[in-house]
Amino acid sequence: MKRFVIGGVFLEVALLIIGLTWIGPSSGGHAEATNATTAVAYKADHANGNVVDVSLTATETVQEIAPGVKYHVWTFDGTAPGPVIRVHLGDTVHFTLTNASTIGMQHSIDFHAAMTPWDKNYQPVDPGQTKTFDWVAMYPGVFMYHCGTPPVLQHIANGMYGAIIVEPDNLPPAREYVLVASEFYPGPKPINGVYEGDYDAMLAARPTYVVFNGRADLFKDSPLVARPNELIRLWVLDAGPTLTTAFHTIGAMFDSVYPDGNPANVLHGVQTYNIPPGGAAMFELRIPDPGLYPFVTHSFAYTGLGSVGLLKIDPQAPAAPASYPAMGDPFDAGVTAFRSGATPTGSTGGSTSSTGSSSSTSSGGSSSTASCTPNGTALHIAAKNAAFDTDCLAAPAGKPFTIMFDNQDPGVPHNISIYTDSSATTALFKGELVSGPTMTTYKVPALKAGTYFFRCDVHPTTMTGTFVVS
Ligand SMILES: [Cu+2]
Repeated sequence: MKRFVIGGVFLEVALLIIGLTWIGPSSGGHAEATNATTAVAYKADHANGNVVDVSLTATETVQEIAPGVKYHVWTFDGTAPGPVIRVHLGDTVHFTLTNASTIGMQHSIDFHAAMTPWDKNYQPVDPGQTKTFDWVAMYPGVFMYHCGTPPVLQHIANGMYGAIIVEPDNLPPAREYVLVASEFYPGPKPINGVYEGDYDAMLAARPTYVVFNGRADLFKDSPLVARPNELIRLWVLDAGPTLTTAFHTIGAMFDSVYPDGNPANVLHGVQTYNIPPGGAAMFELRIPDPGLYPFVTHSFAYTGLGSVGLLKIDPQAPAAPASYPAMGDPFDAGVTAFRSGATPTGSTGGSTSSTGSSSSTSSGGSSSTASCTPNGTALHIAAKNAAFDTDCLAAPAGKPFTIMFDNQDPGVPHNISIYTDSSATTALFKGELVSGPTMTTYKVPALKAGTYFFRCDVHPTTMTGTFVVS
C-alpha cells in the first residue's frame, strides 16, 4: 500500500480488489470483498493482438467408454471429449477445422466462447475439406465447443464436444482440472464388438452411461490428486447432450463458484451447483483433511451410470504443474499436453496440412528414417503417457510380421495402424484398440516396399511415426 505512485494508483487499487474477490474468505479479507462488486472486469475491452493457432480434426474412431465397452465415437482429434483448449482473454483464435471423416459424414464447429456468424462459420464441412476463421476471446471462463451438424443431438451424443478455457488476467495459481460431463447412448448389442449410438435412446434421454471425460468412472479408477489446503480449481463443463449436471463434492464445500467461469460471477459456500447442457462453471475449494472426496452429479438416477470421480487429498501428492498446456489431454483432465508440438502461439503442428499433403512424414514425425531399417519380423513398440517410444518402425518387404504392442497407460485406449501416408485415408493395417496396461501382439500381413505412416487412431496427431518397409 505504501507503494502508491502517480500513474500506478489505479492499477494497485484494481489488483487489490481483484485479489480479495478472487481468493475470498481464505485471504482473510472477506468483509471487504463483499463491497468489491464492480472491480472485476467481466469481459476484455479489446483484442490483445496475440494470435493463437488452434486446429481440430473431425474423425470417427473406437473408444472404450466403460470397462470392456467399445463405442464408435465421433470426435475432434480422435477422443471424446476432444482436447482441452486454453487461450488467454483477448487472444485471437485462428481456427482450422479439418473434416477427416472415415464414414463420409459432414461435421462442423460451434465455439460457445466466440461471437461469429453461424451462417458463415458454423456450417457443415464436407469430408476432406477444411474451414478456417478467426475469432476473439472476449469473455473469460470455460466454454463448450461442439459439432453443430444436424442432427446435433446425434453428433454431440456420439462424442463431438470439448472444453475451451479463456484464462482471465491475474488468475491466481491453483491446481486445476477440467471435467467434461456427458452421456453415452449405446444400442442394445455391439456390431463386431463395437456399439453404435442409439438415436431413439438419445431422443428419449435414456443414457446407459453418464460420465466425466469420456469414460464411466474414469477418475474413480485414477483419482485426481491435491494437497491439503491447496487451492483447487475445477473447470466443469456439461456437454450433454441433454442432462443437467448437479455438481457436488462429497465431504467438501465449494468456497467459490463462478458460473461459466467468469470472475465477475461469484457465489460462495455452495454445496451443489447445477450446470445446464451447453453450460459450465468454475469451482474453487480447499480441503484441509487428507482423504477421499467423491465428486458426482447429485441427480442420483444418473450417478451410478458412471459419473463418480474421486479427489484424493494427499500430503504426498506431487506438486501441481506450474502451468497448463495449450492443448490438454482430456483423459487426464487437461493436465498434460495432448499434442506434443502445441504452443500458445504459432503453428500447432501437422494437422493443418493434411489435405493433399505430399510428404509422408509431415504430421509430427521427425525425420529419423536413417536409423530405421528392418531388423527381423518381430517389431516392438510401447505407448506411455500418450506417446510412442519410437517415431520409426521398419519391417522387411513381402513378409508377414508381428508388432508387440505394450500399452503402459492405465485405462487409456491406444492402438497402432499403418496408412499409406499421413492423410491416413488408406489403411494397410488397423490394430485393435487396447486399454493399458496391456501387452498384445498384432499380426500384420506382408506389405510391399514403401515408406508409410503409422499412428494411434485414438491420438492421431500426437502418436505418429514413419513406417519403412524395405
Ligand atoms: Cu459432427
